[in-house]
Amino acid sequence: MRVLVPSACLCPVLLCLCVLERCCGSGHHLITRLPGRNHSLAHGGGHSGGHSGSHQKPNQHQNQSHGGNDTEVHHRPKRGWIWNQFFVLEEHFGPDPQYVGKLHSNSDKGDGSVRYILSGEGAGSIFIIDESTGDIHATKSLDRERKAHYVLHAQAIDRYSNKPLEPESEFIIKVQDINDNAPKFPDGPFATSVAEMSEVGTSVFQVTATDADDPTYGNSARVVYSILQGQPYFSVDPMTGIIRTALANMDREAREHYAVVIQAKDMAGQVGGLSGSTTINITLNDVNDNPPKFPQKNYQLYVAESTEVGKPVGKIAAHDADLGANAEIKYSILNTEVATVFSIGTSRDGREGVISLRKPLNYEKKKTYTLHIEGVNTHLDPRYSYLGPFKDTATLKITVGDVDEPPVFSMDYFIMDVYENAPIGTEVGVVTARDPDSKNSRVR
Ligand SMILES: [Ca+2]
Ligand SMILES: [Ca+2]
Ligand SMILES: [Ca+2]
Ligand SMILES: [Ca+2]
Repeated sequence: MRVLVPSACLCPVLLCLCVLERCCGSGHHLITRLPGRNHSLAHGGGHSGGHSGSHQKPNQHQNQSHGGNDTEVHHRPKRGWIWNQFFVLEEHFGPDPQYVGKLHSNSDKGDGSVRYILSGEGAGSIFIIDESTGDIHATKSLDRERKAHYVLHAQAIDRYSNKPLEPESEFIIKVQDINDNAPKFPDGPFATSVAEMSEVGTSVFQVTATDADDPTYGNSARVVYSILQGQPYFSVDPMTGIIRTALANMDREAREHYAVVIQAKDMAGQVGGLSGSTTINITLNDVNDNPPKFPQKNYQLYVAESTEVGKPVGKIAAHDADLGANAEIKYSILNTEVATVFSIGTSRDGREGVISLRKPLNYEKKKTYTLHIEGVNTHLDPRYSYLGPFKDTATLKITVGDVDEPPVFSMDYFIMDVYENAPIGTEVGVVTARDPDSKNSRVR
């Protein structure tokens, strides 16, 4: 009994599949043609029920031996069944059933007395056999990704006596992969982050595509990554899928969010491969790369002489483009003589300087104070010190308001901005107050 595979088939792999013939009885001879496909068929030997794997070695191409010359033949039992493995191409949609192979018994003289019987997985439904010729066809399109191989049993019996002519044999029909599955990113889209100003080549994220095709054969599942969107900021390693920064000095304050699109293409990235893509939303994390800056150099503040000691009289704020701790500022008054009259602390959010009175004011004694205020970032990052200094100064001119009978101001304090080089007499703001003593009398 032998199992023959198609001599002509669409699939080049099948063209060179093995035809293994073994004669029983006296004068054994073995003709073995092993597949050009470069793998051993040794794993099929287990199905032969006692056949040694020796005749599966690839170096036995076209080995023809006669009689006692072929020692390995003598190892084998005289039973005529042989193992084999058929291949059938998946997703075959031809007009005719796909030819799989042929069973043949050496007892078959071609007179129609031998009946071939197929049983096992898919026998009679997917795989049909011509009882007289032993030809096996696949009647349905198969999907390797659903089921990669079928285990079947072959029998050859005498049509008239129903007696077996060969021992029953098990064989396998393997479904041959085609590239019919595109790579996928089952878990995407993704969200991740990387520090702004990171060095070029900093690893950000790794994507991994899956491909349902056969990873052990051909390039159907060999995936190569490329970047479709996100250049020149990011790059992807074609083999590992690791996404890295590709541009120096990426600045969160200029742009915070990037949508990077990565493509995975099978067939090792070659033309004709199938592809899938995913999006990685990358956020730049803040670092302290922006010094605090007062929007103006000069400020003015009006404080009534009646203001209580310890009370806040005004606020001043330097601008810092960073976030959170990177924008926290400690304020101080640089000129020490004024620092005995006023103090400056930092607001709860760490951003504003709150000016308070330390000593009572007296309009008759001193009508103005000039405060040199410095704002310094509290959390410095030495990597970005070259972008500094991380501090700034501004001048605050405080005008003391004369109070005879203390009117009540509508607010505790007023802060007014005045531009540098503003001409003297420029109105810097309007202070509203009402006099509690006289009805609607104007406050001067
Ligand atoms: Ca594929
Ligand atoms: Ca496939
Ligand atoms: Ca900062
Ligand atoms: Ca920043």
